[in-house]
Order: sequence, then structure tokens, then C-alpha cells
Amino acid sequence: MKGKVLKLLRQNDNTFLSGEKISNELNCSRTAVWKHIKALRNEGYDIIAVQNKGYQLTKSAYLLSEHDIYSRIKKNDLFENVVYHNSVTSTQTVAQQLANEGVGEGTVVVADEQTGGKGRLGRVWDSEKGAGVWMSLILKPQIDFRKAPQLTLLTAVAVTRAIESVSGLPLSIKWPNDLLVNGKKLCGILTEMQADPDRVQSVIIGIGLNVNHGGFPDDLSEIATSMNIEAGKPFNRAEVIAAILNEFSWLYRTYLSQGFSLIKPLWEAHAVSIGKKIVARSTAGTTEGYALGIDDEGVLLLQDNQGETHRIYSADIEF
Ligand code: BT5
Repeated sequence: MKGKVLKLLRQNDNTFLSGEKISNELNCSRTAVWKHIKALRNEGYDIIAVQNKGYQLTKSAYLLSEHDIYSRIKKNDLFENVVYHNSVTSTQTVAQQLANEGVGEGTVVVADEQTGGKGRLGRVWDSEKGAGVWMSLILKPQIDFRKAPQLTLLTAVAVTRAIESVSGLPLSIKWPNDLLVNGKKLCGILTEMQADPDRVQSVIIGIGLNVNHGGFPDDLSEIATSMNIEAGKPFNRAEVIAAILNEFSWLYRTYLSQGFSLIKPLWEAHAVSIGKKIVARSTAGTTEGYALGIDDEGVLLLQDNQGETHRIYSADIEF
């Protein structure tokens, strides 16, 4: 069956073939078609999927390669070293290992697929092969460890600006680490730190960005989206990566020399949760109230129903 799907796609080179047409021709369900497409992608076939259009077998335009990333990184950007893998368990683990071995700032680990991609608190991050940007930045900032969460907010600003410039899609930031388009999650950020009592040794920033997905597994289809689904066209992932690294470089340098106060208004300009009634859940408990904003440290200020203001360092929020 997989071979028949591939044959149909080959016969329709350079045009989109709808899932419905394939399922009719092969007398199977559209879910079965999607599963075969996924299996073909896992074997290395570059198949793009666009909502309301269907599937198309492409040449190399949307394949990711180390050379393509290198060739697009701007001169003087922070990132001079790209470590590329076709498949890894998690780019976070690879980056942490490199940082422990003494690799310094300016290295980025990128993978075409993660078999054990992770979110916060041990959650799973779905990292389909060939579809997204799965990458981890190695940083060694000379900052107090309490300030590390600011880097999550800085990264949210960098990715938002980069995606808006590449695609024109309007993004909003949901504190602390989600980037949304039309209320659905396009990107998640994971900041992991190793620190002594007073000083940060390394910070690994993981960025998971859905780029060319045509759909998601059942458990994510209601909450996740991709650039492809939102814009109705696929994107070159190397171009997206280079744009993110470029935005990140200047924001991070500004942050190191002048602190968080210049990043804060850029973050606020895209924040969706501020001024809204929210519920914040964390391992410490659940707090309900109005999100007043973030303070100069990047901590969320939440006023509860009794008028008391709480400082929330990390939580999942709903509004
Ligand atoms: C995050 O966690 O949003 C951080 C995700 C960071 C992923 C990157 S990829 C490169 C690097 N290497 C890694 O191993 N990780 C980083 P959190 O806020 O805990 O959100 C996790 C939740 O998002 C899951 O429980 C799902 O509900 C949802 N989710 C999982 N995969 C998704 C996807 N591809 N797109 C949108 N939502 C997803």
C-alpha cells in the first residue's frame, strides 16, 4: 500500500494530490493515507502536505542540511558552529553533553528528527521527521541563575520576530514558553540550566517549531498548528533557523550588555495573557486571578480574587 501511495505521488509530480483522491484510488481511509505518508517520510521521502490542497512529493527544497544552514547564517551572528544530526533522542541531551565537554557559546544543535523530544516536567514533545525545527542553543552567560528564565522570554521574542519576518504570520506569546497562532501552539521553548549556587555554568535553550506539518496526531490536532497549516505553503527550514539565530544574536547581546529592560517591551508587545483572568497551575499549587504583567525579572505578576499579588516563576496557564 505504501508503494502505491508513492507511485501516485510520483505520477503527480509537482502538483498536489488530495488525501481524498488518494483514499478513493486506493480504497482506504484518509487516516490510513496519512499513516503511509508518515512512513514514507520516515524512509527519507520528502513529502509536503498542505491543508485543503493535499500531498506533494518534492525534490530537495524542503530538505534540511547542515550546509544549507551554514550558508544562511549571517556574518557576525553569535552562532558559528552547527552540529547537525539526522536523528537524535533529544537535541537538549546532545547540547548538554557538548556543553559539559567544554563546548562554548555559539554552538547550535539541530536535528531532522527527535525520537525522545521533551517538553517541561517530563512531557513529550512530538518531533516528526522532516517537518519541524528541533534545535538547542548552547549558552554560557555570566548571569545569576535566578535570571535564567528571562532567557526563555528573550527566545520567545527572537522566534516571534523571525517567524513574522519569514512568513508574515501574526504570533502571540503565552507566558512563559508557548508561541501561538490563532490560539494553537506553533512553538514551545524549553530552558534547562546547570548552575553553581551563585553562577550559571550553561543554559541550553530548546526550540521546537512546527514548520511543514500538514497535520498532527489525534491528541495534538486540536491544540497544535504549523507554519504550513497557517500560511498554506511550506517553508525552507534552514531559512527559518537562520532567521531565528539572527534575531537571537542581537537580542542576546543587548540583554548581556543592558539587561532585561530593553527586551521586556518587545515581549509585552506580543503577550496575549496580560490583563486577562487566568488560572496558573504549578507543582506549588493553583492560583486564579488577573495577570498584571511581568516584572523586570520576567516573573509573572498575578493578582488573586482577594487583591493579593503573587509572583509566579513557572506554571502552566489557562485563560
Ligand atoms: C514545551 O514544553 O513547550 C517545550 C518544548 C521544547 C521542544 C524542543 S525541540 C528541541 C529541544 N529538544 C527537546 O527535546 N526539546 C526541545 P511544555 O510547555 O511542557 O509543552 C508540552 C506539551 O505541548 C505537550 O504535553 C503537548 O500537549 C504539547 N505538544 C507536544 N508536541 C507538540 C508539538 N509538536 N506542537 C505543539 N504542541 C505539542
